[in-house]
Amino acid sequence: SRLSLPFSVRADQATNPVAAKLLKIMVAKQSNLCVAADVTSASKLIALAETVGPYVCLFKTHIDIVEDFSAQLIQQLLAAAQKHNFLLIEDRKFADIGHTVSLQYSHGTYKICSWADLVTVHPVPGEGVITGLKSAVADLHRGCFIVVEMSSAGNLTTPSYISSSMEICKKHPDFVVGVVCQTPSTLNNPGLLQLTPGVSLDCQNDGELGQQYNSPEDVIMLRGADIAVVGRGIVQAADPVQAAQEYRTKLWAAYEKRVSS
Ligand code: 6AU
Repeated sequence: SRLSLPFSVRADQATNPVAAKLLKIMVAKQSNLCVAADVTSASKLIALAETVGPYVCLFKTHIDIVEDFSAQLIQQLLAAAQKHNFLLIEDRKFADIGHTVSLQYSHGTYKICSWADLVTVHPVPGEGVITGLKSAVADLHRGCFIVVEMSSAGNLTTPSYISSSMEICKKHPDFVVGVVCQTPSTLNNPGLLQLTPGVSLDCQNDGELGQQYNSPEDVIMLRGADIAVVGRGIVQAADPVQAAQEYRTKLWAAYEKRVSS
């Protein structure tokens, strides 16, 4: 299965150019860390991209929480992504009919498909959400992660929802790069990736807000993550660069242990 295969081998089995690019970045930077850059100002977002950029394969945004969004911010993010060799993922969690998501993806303030290599998608509408997004990208190299299971307490992503969602994933290998989930997913192609949030070295949860955390080692070794998403563990650390280095080292060591066992 994918779990025992090195990322270098899996890169050759990618079913779309974005997945191949991501896997190659992971190998080149020895990083399976995605930072969740959940900050509300443009200056903080750029500062994070420039400082933790060298240690991540993916830089995840919630662009709609930035108070002073501008087209210049996007240019700066793209420049940082190029300089430090990471991909941008906008965690938009599209969840509407195909026609609506195609507009949300390409129009409005953020014009997400013009800059984000990847986006996240809830499969709850059915596969039209994927065909809708695909219809907006033209010849751009773009892809998505499908959120099949959530990290939060009391989530509604039941085992049957997860398995139906996996079917949608398998039907669109040209656009889907993988799944977001908490338990080892049975991806039919080793070129697909599992992205897992809810990762912290220090916390078990965030109180009544519902987030639930696991350790870097556990998400890679037990929960099947290829890439781990770390937000507050890095962003709110006293020294975010040092924290990013520590998460990167621990996550990569866990991956190396997994492929060698
Ligand atoms: O490390 P945290 O808790 O500060 O941040 C976790 C990040 C947030 C969430 O929007 C996101 O991961 N997330 C997702 C994603 C990536 O789609 C799914 C999920 O089930 N749980 C979750 O926390 O930016």
